Amino acid sequence: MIGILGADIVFGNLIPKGYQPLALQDPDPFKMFGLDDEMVVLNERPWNIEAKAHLLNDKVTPNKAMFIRNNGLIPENIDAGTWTLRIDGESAKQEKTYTLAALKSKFQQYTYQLTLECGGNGRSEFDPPAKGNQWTVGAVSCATWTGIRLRDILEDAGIKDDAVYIGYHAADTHLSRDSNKEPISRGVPMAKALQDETLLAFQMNGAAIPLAHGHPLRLVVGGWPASVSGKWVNRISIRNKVHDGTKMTGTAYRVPCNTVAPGEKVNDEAMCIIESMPVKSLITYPKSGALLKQGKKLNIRGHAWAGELEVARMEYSIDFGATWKECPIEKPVNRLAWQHFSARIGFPKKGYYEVWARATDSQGVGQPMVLPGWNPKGYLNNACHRIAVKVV
Ligand SMILES: Nc1nc2c(c(=O)[nH]1)N[C@H]1C(S)=C(S)[C@@H](COP(=O)(O)O)O[C@H]1N2
Ligand SMILES: [Mo]
Repeated sequence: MIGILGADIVFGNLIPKGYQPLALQDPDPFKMFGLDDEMVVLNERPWNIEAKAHLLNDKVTPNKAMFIRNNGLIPENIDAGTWTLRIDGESAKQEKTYTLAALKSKFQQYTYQLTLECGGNGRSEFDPPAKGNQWTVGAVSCATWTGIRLRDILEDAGIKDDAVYIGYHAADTHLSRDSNKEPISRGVPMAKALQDETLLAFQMNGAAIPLAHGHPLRLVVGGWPASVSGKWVNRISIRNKVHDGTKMTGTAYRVPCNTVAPGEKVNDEAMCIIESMPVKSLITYPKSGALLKQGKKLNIRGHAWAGELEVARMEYSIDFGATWKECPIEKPVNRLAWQHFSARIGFPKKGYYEVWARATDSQGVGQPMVLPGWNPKGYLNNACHRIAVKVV
């Protein structure tokens, strides 16, 4: 106990039997991460916390409503003053190490609003169920990120012609505390790594990135599963093959290349890495269970996003998807930012209704009304979001 507290317990002999000193009690995640008190903790080890739909009503997701997804233990004792990033790999022309200060002063800075959705958002609905955090709808965010373009630093180090992929390495600790194991080390093909909006960020929503979200440096790769947006990044490898780090293989962040029957076993060779996330939307106002006086109209609001693409059309239904009405959808503030929709809805008579929302992307692909294709790990559930409304 003394070891953990780092001090002698002066009246230690007087501690009642079974009493746990305050300093050893579990930390309060709401205080520790500065969260809205309606956020939902799905797992404490590692910390995995999601938002409820109505907490995501802001156009820019505030820190207190941002989901937290960790595969390992959040690094301790981070010192931004001594932080370095190494660029290496078979396809780097040279190995080069940069201090954080050098990254900030040497390269031009950009700010984008970027949608990050966990590949497993919506997992809780799959049947047969998939193991993993049982995310409902709240593992998505769209904050403002400031940093430098990954492209600029990769080009500064030099990219060989045979480069295929980048892979990140980070400072978090494997759950086993084995320093030879990485909790996660993922990456993206060069074309995605070199996009304008792919950032190495040091600010979120105008201030230093909070520790839980990757302080002092993280990758932000909008529109792809958020697992490629490495937090606490200290090394990026330019690879001459598809990055083979932890959670790049097997069923991790991969889905059957062709649809399979629910529950079917799928061989590794028949699994494909998830790239752009599918079109999706979320009704963020009002809360499900809203009451409305008969004769009044209901104003709804929400966001829609479509991975690498834009959302081209937004519709809602009040009759369980039998008929749909189009509603306005705003243009994104920049590529890969979510878009906002709103509608003013009338109801024919008193009773129970559900409002369903459906987005369609710029290639004409819409959200499924119910569950999309089953996959072993329960990724990519982009079924229509719905809220209950009672007209009284
Ligand atoms: N180093 C590191 N980066 C990481 C993770 C992690 O566990 N370790 N989790 C990934 C996953 S699966 C997701 S969904 C996002 C979550 O980002 P957030 O916690 O900032 O919302 O971070 C990604 N980057
Ligand atoms: Mo994730």
